[in-house]
Amino acid sequence: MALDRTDLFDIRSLLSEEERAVKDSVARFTDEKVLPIIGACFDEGRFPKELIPEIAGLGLLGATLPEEYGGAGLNAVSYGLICQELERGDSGLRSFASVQSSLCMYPIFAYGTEEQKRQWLPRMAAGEVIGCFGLTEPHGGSDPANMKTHARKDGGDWVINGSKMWITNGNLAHIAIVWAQTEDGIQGFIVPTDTAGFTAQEIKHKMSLRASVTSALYFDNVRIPDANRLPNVKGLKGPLGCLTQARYGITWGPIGAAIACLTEATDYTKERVLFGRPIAATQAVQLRLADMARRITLAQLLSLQLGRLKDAGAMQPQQVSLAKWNNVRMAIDIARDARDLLGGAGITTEHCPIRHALNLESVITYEGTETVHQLVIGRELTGISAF
Ligand code: TGC
Ligand code: FAD
Repeated sequence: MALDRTDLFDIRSLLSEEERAVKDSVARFTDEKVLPIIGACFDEGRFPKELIPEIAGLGLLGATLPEEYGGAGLNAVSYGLICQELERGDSGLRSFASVQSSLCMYPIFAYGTEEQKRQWLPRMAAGEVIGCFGLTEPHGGSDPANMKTHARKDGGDWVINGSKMWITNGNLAHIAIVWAQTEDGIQGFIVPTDTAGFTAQEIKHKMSLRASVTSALYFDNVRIPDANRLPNVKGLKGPLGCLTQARYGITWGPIGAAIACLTEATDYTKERVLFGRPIAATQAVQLRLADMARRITLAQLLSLQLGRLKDAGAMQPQQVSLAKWNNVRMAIDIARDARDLLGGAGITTEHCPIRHALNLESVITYEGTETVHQLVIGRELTGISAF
């Protein structure tokens, strides 16, 4: 019996009925709504925000949160499958969902008051309120402990000054989750983006994640009430705890991008006749396709086990680092190789590999660069921090 070439080890058989249903519904959305438009969106440098109501309607925003806050109460493996199927379409759509779910809804859920949760989460799940997450600053994102943005207490208010850089959804967002230094260490604040002194400026000329909004944020005496502070966490572990959630999803997303590239490279090389035979009939091409399938299969197993650990409450941040490093590296290598297998045709956005390869240049950098994750593993093995 022929194997499913996108699932050589029958990972599907390891999924529950609910997990399969989630995967299939997001896959349908990607096939019907994303793939027909995404090449043009990338060309135009446009995030397809017309898809937000449907993404929300499918329950993909805050999917793991309890239903009382508008979530779908799904498990971590289902969230991973959502990321995988969205990123099979484009990393920009997965980014949108990651930021909304893991970087904005999660901190309100995990660190916020009951009032904050009720005020924001249901409308965020419905896609009516969009969030962005401001941690990175212009002087160096890998070292967020060296944060300059600060919040000063002034009576019952906080006054925020500083800037953030490379912020996904920045110009789309109604609220920003902003991390700032205070006298008590780093704290998180919910900043409505219509507050006086807040400015978002879209970053243009990107060659990567072109179907995603990326912005710089500026805070000039932005005054917000203490009720907008996330009271239940202090210190770097606040934002790092959010990153662990998002990075977990990012271990799954690039599997989708890699599957899209392998599928297109396989189809193309079976059609492309050179020297009297399809290039897929040559050993060199088959070796390359086989290697892609091998690496995708390993990544699928890695993310599934990570998800099972997360659902059991046993996942460790170091495991997330290893999987983010492995799976993004796997996908970017495959996207570049698939691009080459398409020859000249591979350089246009008529075909997906170059779009995925360019997008993955961001994915390998954000949420901790590849080097940062390698150093996390190095520290785990040696007990020596080499940052
Ligand atoms: P260290 O000072 O040792 O630890 C500080 C505190 O944090 C705790 N912690 C974690 N907690 C949860 N999850 C993690 N992954 C954690 N890592 C550390 C730690 O236990 C400690 O707690 P406590 O109670 O003792 O205070 O920090 P470190 O040495 O571990 O961190 C160094 C380093 C380099 C790993 C960290 O700074 C880092 O990860 N840098 C990279 C920054 C980064 O990833 N930025 C991403 C910005 S957001 C983004 O890119 C969004 S893109 C979204 C999209 O479009 O999809
Ligand atoms: P740097 O930290 O300046 O790193 C530069 C180089 O130095 C890298 O190669 C890095 O690996 C290397 N390096 C760093 N430290 C060491 C070391 N100790 N040893 C050896 N090498 C080292 N941030 C947010 O807060 N919110 C967002 O929504 C968000 N979205 C993003 C969207 C996009 C499209 C992009 C590109 C970035 C986004 N980011 C976001 C920022 C992202 O997290 C940072 O770009 C990333 O953390 C790296 O920071 P940096 O760009 O300042 O690079």
